[in-house]
Amino acid sequence: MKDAAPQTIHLKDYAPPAYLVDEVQLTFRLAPTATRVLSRIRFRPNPEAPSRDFFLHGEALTPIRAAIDGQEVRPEITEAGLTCAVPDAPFTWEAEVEISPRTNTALEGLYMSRGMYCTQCEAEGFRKITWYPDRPDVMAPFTVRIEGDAPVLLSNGNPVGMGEGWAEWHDPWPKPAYLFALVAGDLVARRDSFVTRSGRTVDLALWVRPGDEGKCAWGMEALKASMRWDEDRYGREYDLDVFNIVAVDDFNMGAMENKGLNIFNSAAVLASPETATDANFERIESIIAHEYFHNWTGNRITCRDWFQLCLKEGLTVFRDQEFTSDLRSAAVKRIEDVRMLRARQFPEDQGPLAHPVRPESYQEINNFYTATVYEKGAEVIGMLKRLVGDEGYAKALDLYFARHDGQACTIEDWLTVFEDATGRDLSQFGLWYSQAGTPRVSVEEAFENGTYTLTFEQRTPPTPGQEEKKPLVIPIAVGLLSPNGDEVVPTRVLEMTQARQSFTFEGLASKPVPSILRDFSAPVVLEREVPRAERAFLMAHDTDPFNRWEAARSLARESLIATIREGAAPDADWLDGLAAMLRDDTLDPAFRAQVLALPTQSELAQVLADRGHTPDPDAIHGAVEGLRDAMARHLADLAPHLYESMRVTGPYAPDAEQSGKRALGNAMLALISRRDDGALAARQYAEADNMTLALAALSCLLRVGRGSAELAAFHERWKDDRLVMDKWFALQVMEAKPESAAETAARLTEHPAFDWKNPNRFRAVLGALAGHHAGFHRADGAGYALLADWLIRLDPVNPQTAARMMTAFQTWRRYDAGRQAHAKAALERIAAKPGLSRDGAEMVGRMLG
Ligand code: 0A1
Ligand code: ZN
Repeated sequence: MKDAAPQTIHLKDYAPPAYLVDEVQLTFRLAPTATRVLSRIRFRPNPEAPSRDFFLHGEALTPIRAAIDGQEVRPEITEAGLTCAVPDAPFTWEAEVEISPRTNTALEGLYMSRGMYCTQCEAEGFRKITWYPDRPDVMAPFTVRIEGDAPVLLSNGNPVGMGEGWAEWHDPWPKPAYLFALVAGDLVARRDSFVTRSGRTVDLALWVRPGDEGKCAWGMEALKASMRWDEDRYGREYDLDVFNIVAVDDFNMGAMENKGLNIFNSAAVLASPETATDANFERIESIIAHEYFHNWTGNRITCRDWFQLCLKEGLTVFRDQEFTSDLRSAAVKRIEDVRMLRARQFPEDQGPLAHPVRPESYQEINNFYTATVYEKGAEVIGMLKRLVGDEGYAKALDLYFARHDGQACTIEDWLTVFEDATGRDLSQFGLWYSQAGTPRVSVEEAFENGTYTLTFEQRTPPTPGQEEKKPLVIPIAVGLLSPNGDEVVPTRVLEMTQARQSFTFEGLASKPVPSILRDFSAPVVLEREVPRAERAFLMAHDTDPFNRWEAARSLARESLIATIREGAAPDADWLDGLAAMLRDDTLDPAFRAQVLALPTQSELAQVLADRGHTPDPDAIHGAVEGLRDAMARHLADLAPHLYESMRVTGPYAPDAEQSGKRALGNAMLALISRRDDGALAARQYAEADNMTLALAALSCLLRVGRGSAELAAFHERWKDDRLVMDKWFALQVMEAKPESAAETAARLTEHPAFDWKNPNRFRAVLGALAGHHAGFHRADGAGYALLADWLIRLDPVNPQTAARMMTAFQTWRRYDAGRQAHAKAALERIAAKPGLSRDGAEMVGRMLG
């Protein structure tokens, strides 16, 4: 377990490493509780370092021996690592340590997952494997020998030899230790190959447990599509002879981009039509792409230190978003990404955990793998691209790869590349990396003598440790429509750089209707009181699909707020507009399904809080249910026809077209179920030959208080499939009534299959509770108390996953005094836990302020 004494690391304290590494040789003698790790490392003094202090990280290692240039040494060992007197010249360090993978429940370093050895070294897991300068600016080629009785022994790079009980790997590309990986186990491979554009053949393999072979086809297709896309769109070719992916059941995150040996949470790679939903397939496709794209943005060019995490993550998320847009629908993808940003990043940026895209300090780096670093980091790159244009972006990226290949870089390096490639001054733009918080942009309009003026004002509220905010560069994409619906001014990107700024459009015949922040051109909150009629007009006519969706969404939001605040009836204009859009066969079904999705309950709570009202989770829940009932009534004639017309014939494919149809069909089923007591859902469940249809039907049944027979049958059929059972657990919590969600979750934690040390299973039950807005924020505090109990239990076993789930409490100050008292008590109970991990202590500390 980690030392809980808080020690804060600051970006401003960065100093180059005292010693660099020219070569690493590792030998692993695998044994579950006594693995021996032998290291031979060639060090050389770094001429650019300010000091000659030799320090190697190392945690929870049992020392066996150490030597320098063949002479035994006795280093001084602490909980964090070792120091030793070394020559002021190149030397060879040799060490042997013992570690215990089987008892490593934190899933960081070398650990075991159901009999299989695997590693997770990002961010600082390598120091639990052997002594090393475990920092990303130390890059070296690795040679690895694995000895063990498992039939499959894998590491990074290319295979150089193997025999009975051993294998040797060599990775020629210098890399930081966080990209090291090792896997050993009884695995089977789905194999394929890829010919790069220069004609080299790469052997591809996806390694899984025997029995999972039938769930590999999609991941392999996604990998090949990613490899081709990175060549076509970014000119990036793969650089090893092999590319291996391994599926692991116990994994803290989604996946990891280790050089040549990506390790995946099995939920993020395994799929078959019977066991995975369309959404799972799309997510797998994008995670495979994400990890593959890291080969250039992350591995070949890495981060100088962990403060620069967004350099690889923001860019790689942006690239995987582009990939999905190219393969599927760009409009639908943009809507999905913005929904996710608003659901996950906005609450972070507006609460006690707010931090800049490039943080300036941390106690535990694992706590900074956040939506801000990843998703807002990607938005920042999207804005940069909008500002410099497609050509400028392509030129800058070419320069980035040419100039920095093989280096460990900073955000300054990144921005300098853009300045050099495009001649722009990006000093003000750089504030997006250092200033936390979601900017609010308000708008005024004026029309006189054919000139239309838009005046914007920006303001970023204070965030922890940052009271004063400066004006940012905000690209605001605007188009103008004439009152008859024609586009009179096509999309233009206005560059806002001041606190208040006006832009004019001349030569207009009449006052136009503005469509502002098209394609969500910046991660801001637009504060503009728009008349209902204008929103309805944009919902019907906007030529920008994102803003068309946004207009519909904002009407639904305002209707819900009016119900919550004044008990108003649902907005009839919105319902009419919705029916019109649903009837419009020229619109992509996936897009129509997005229009039907209501704002989340947490989002509504935030809107109410922003407007100075205390959100009542029960009232919000009631309003959403009421609106769904109204939709079901209003669309009662249309829904059955649309449901029928969305039927897919022919073999299942998780592509954009089929999944769009199933999404819209399932949305109709949800409305129909409110009026037929689940009869159609029961039929769909009985006839379903894929998980997308089955799960949606089961969810409709549970929602109308039926489905217990189906739930039991589902369990019977899938009890041996862990990934499907995660769905079985999660669905019951998600579909529980607010007053029984906590009890449902508590009951499920008693189930014999509730393996709480498995992060996926823990998240299936307790993550689902945290995501059930009215159930988690229950007035009597039962939701908070249950989650706190489990986080306290998980923290010593797996601090990283526990700390990540503590973010469920980040919005606690939004609610009424009673709820706040319960949430605060829960957080204080966690904080008071003796021996609380550094991860957990930092999180609760920040949330309690
Ligand atoms: N770099 C991986 C995700 C990842 C991050 C941190 C981890 O442990 C602290 C593990 C994985 C990615 O972006 O996919
Ligand atoms: Zn990543």
